[in-house]
Amino acid sequence: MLKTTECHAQSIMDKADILARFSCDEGALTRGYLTKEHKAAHQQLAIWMEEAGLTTWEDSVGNQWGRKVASNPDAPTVIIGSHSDTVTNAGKYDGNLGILLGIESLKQLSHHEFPFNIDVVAFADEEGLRFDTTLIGSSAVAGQFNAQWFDIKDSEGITMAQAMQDFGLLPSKAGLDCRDPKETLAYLEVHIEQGPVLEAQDLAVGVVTGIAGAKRFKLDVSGVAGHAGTVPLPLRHDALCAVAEMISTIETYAKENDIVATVGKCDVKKGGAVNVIPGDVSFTIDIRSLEQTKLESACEHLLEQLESIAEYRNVDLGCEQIYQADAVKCAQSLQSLWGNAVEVVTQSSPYFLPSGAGHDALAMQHLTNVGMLFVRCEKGISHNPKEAVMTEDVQVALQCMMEMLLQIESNSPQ
Ligand code: HGY
Ligand code: MN
Ligand code: MN
Repeated sequence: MLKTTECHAQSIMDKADILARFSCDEGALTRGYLTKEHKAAHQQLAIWMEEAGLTTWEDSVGNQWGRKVASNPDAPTVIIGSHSDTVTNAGKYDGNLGILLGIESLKQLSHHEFPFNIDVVAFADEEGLRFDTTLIGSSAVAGQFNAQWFDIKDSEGITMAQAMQDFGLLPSKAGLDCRDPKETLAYLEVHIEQGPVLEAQDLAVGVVTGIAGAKRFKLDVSGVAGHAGTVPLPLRHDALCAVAEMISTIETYAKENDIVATVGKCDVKKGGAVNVIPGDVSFTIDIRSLEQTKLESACEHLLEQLESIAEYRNVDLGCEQIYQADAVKCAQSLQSLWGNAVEVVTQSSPYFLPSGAGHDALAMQHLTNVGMLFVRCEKGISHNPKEAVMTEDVQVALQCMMEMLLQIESNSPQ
């Protein structure tokens, strides 16, 4: 087994600190797709990829690639990846840890000749912070780029197509360089767990069994704006009170049906005013389940309940599905190889767990087998600047990634 030392893990932690500086928010980490922060972060990643001996390039949608070329360059490819974009006021390990760990593992294996190419990719958009859809980078790689995304506008009214041009990309080429399933052996992703399970089990790493499916909706509720002092309650069509009832209905439904549902954004149109009955309110819902059938029926029942609330409150309800990703099972073969790698590195049996969070593997499943490894994170906190991992856990995960590549090699046809 190839040994890594804590200094290799420490160099990943140091790089995560440097990467976190590329942010549009002073004193917080926020990095959206096709922004100058995206460009600067990927330029930095390209430098680290080249220092690791990788051949680098940017693809048609702004993902950053590094390749450890096989002795036979026409050999198939194992892809290691995760995302470099963030949510608002993010932690510095969500996504970025997996990219840096991939680069470091290839740096440590630079003298080892594999019978396959190994790519590390920084997907430029997984969170969907800037444009209301997500997994853009990995969808493009997996041949799932959706040309309808070009017209989505960001909060300043800039379309994705325009943002691509401003970034130096040609929208007409977007997704044309997607990968061929026949030339792709597997997709591997190391990611922080973003939950409390590994910490509760006192484990550094865990093998991911599957990823919850998700659907996201944008809803618009239109009532009648009015004077806060003169309109009696029974005569009101208060859009915000309707939304308040809808939100508590969503929460109750999720509790009673063992799914997760979140209203992450809620805006009174034009900001509202203290003495005006809100006439127009928009909000979002993110609904997830590890079981696809449960997710589908939850969406159907919930939207029916929201419709009836709108009806008896005499407001209009508009609903648009803005995202959906089917639940995915991680390939059994890769789960077992990750399990072997964990056993070799930790000398203890591997722990298997599902992912409630979405990941680029949701998109990459359309291209190839996917396998993920989770790293313990403090109190399971994520999407929060308090996100934290321990260097010794990163070292275990780094060792597991290197071992995993050797496992794939010894299990691939010679
Ligand atoms: O929303 C998610 O699950 C992921 O962090 N994008
Ligand atoms: Mn995230
Ligand atoms: Mn993530």
